[in-house]
Formats: sequence, C-alpha cells, structure tokens
Amino acid sequence: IADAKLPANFAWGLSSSAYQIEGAAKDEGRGPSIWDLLSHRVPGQVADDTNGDILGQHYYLYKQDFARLKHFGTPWYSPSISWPRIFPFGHGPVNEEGLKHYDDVIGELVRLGIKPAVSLFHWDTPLALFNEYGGWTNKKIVDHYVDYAKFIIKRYDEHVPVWFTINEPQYCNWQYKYYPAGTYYPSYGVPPGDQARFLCGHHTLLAHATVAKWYHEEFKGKGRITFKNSGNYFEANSSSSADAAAVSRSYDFVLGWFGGPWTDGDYPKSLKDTLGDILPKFTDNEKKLIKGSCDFYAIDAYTAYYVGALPNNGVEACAKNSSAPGWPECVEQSSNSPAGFGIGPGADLGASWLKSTPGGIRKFLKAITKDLFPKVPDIMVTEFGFSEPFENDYTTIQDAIWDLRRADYLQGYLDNILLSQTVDKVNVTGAFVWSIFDNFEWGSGAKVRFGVQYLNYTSLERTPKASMFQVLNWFRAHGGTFISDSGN
Ligand code: GCO
Repeated sequence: IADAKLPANFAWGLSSSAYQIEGAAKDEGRGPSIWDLLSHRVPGQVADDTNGDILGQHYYLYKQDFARLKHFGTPWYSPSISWPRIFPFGHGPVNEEGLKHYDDVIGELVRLGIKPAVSLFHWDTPLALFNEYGGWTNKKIVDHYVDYAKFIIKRYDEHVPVWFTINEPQYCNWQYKYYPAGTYYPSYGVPPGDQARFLCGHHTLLAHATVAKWYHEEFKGKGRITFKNSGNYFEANSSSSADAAAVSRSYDFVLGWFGGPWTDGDYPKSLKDTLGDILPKFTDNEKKLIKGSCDFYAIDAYTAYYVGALPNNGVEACAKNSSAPGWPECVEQSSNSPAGFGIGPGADLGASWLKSTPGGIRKFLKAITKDLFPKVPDIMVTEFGFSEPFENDYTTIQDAIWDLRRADYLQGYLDNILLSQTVDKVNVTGAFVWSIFDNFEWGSGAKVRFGVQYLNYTSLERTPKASMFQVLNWFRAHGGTFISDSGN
C-alpha cells in the first residue's frame, strides 16, 4: 500500500451541508426548514438543545473557509444548497438574497479552482411544505422539488461537475435513537408509522429520477448526477445460512430500497413480500423513469454492524464489540417486526473494528459493486468521518486539535479505499471527508464533533486538527491531485 497511487482524476476533498454549517438561519430572506422547527420547538429532538441558527456562520465566513481549503490544496468541496434560502415557502417567490449568496459561494470556489460537488437537498425541507401538505410524505413535493432543482441546475451547471439530488433518502426511515420514541423521523420530518416512511422514500426516488432524466435528456447537462446513500457494511454474526439471509435482508432494506429501483426499476422482492400494501407501487412509466437514473453510486459510509437472524425474518444488527469510539454504546437494533427494517444508525464498530479487520469500508465497497449492484460503473465515498463523545469536554485547544484517533481512523479508511481500488479492482472515483469543521450534528446538536477543523462555538475560530494534516499527507503520499496555492 505504501507506494500505491490513486488515478489522477480521483475526486477528493471535504464535505458539509447547509443547515449544519451556514448559521444565519433567519438572515437575508431564508425561510424556515423542518429543522428550525425540530431544533426550536420539539423538546428532546436535539440532545443539547442547540440549533443551527449561528454555530459556524459559514454563510458570512465562506471566503475565509475557502481560502483555507485553497491553502490546504484540496481540489474538491462538497456542500449543499439550502432549498428554503432559494424558495422560502418551498415554491413560489424566489429569495434574491439567497440566490446572490450562492452566486458568490459558487463563484468563489470557481475563482479558487476548487470543484464543487453540490447536494441539492440535505434534509432542510422548507417548513412551509411540511405545513402545507406534510412534506415528503405527500407526492406534491415531487413537483416542488423538481422546480427547485431545475432552477439551481440551470443557474450553476457550468461550474458544477457533480450533482447529488438527495442526501440519504434512507433517513426517511431512520431516526437517531436519542429521539423520543414515536416522534418524527426527523431528517425528513416524517411522522411515525410504517406507511409514512415508505411514502417518503417513494417520493424521494420520483423527485430524484425526474430531475436526472430532465438533466440528461432535455437540459443536456455536462456533469454527472446521482443521490447519496447512507448505509453500513453488514457482517454475518456466524456462518449460518440464517445469518447470511439476515445480511442480505439488511442490505435490501437499507440499500436495495433505493438501489433496486435505479438499477432494476423496482423495489427488491423482499420488501414487496414483507411490506405488502405499506410499500407504494410504481407505475410502469415510473419504473422506466427511475431505472438507470444514477450515473454512479454514492455512499456515505461511517460504520459496520454484525448481523444475526431473529425469528420471523427479523434482523438483529448490532456491534458486539462496540468498544470503539464514535456513537454511544450499541443499543440492540433488533427489529422483530417482519420487515426487519428497524435497522438504523446506532452502534458504531468504529475505528478499531474498521481498521483491524482490515476495514469495513473495503468489504463494503466490494459488497456494493460486486454483489449488490454489479452494473454500477463507479462509486464515490461521499461522506466518511469520525467523532468521539468526549470531544466537547476539552478545555484547551491543544487537546481538541490533537485528534489522533480520528487521524488514525481516516488514514485507515483511506488505506482501505486504496486497497479496494488497487487490489479488489473496485472503481472508486472519489472520497469526501465529513466534515470541513465541527458543526450541528442533528439530534446530537453541537455535542458531537465531526470536523477535521475545530470550531470554537464562541469565537467562531476554525483550527485545523491533526486529522486534517493526516488527510493531506495521505493524499500527497498516494498521488492525490492538489490545487496550487498560487494567487489565482
Ligand atoms: C449523515 C449526514 C450528515 C451527518 C454525518 C455525521 O450521513 O448522517 O449526511 O449530515 O452529519 O453523517 O453523522
């Protein structure tokens, strides 16, 4: 591995999302999103009662943030654009100030020679659409999303080589376990109940596919377009056929739910057999629309689970040895419901397991591209990162930026991505580290820090951590492209 090299066009850099880093939540015409409601009005939805109102204030500090990226030499940056900044009511009047802001943001990246891989939607659903008709559980959102996406793509496509339509539709079904049971599936504002989460997933697929088809067939866009999946590597608890079946069921309910429609034009058989009428049906036209609607596979991969079979097709996914840092101790994610779709982000096998095995990510990339979706032309790891519950307790900046376990974790991840490419011959074409700096971690609020730069929440100062330099050193050692720090 020491002297293995990446292909010259390997896309690498840092990633983020609008609500998590921008702040300025009430400024310059932005309309409220579901996350303004959840963080301000739903007790317990955010563990430390923080919100995205201020935090990193990237909205006002993006020039210095990008100047730092330029200095690091990272060739790509993967942000998201905030729908409610463009259409404060979700549809209807455009907010010119929000539009000008993203003109400036995209313009600054272009000026510095940093390529943007832009997400059109990263969970900040305009609250108006939620109030008007229930947001993603209502098919009306497809047209409103498509209007928004086309508007943005028309404006910026010449500068944006890679578009992500939707971030992690899997979160239609997942709720971070620290949310009070029975509340919303917060990331998409989906109310409790089996039907709602699968309506949400159905509409994200229709929204994505409508934009993707338009992008290639009408707009004739020059870039590539897909959606970002969230998923984790599943390892069978034992060599029993029951556990092997539990693994394949887990992949069906997490990745097949969305990967099936775009590779085969329909949901996996296990979902249809198990969910029956809970699972919406595609018309023949919709199947044609969705099939082939992604240009490559994008996976946000953070962890891995051991998986065992439970009675009546249930699945128990849990980290047996979650001694590793990262998310809190494993809560038995056993879902005895026949669907086995209770799998959600929970236990984290974390650095030690991912690195020691060697690395869930290498096995995961192989599982996705060789077993699950062999027709996929290439794959990007569009988010990967690491956090430790105690990082908010540091009292000195020196302690906070000496994040050796994150550095070790990211090194191990990158080593395994390179092994996947050079040894397993998986066509990995990109890797974006989550995240540019510590930010609002949804249900964990400001308590959980994923940044490779430390954010002082009071002074707003950003300080690169050891892990940032580890990532830069790794790409220097393995042929990563760097943009020159010349004055241009
Ligand atoms: C996700 C989201 C990010 C998270 C990150 C850390 O994958 O959950 O895309 O917004 O902040 O993954 O949990």
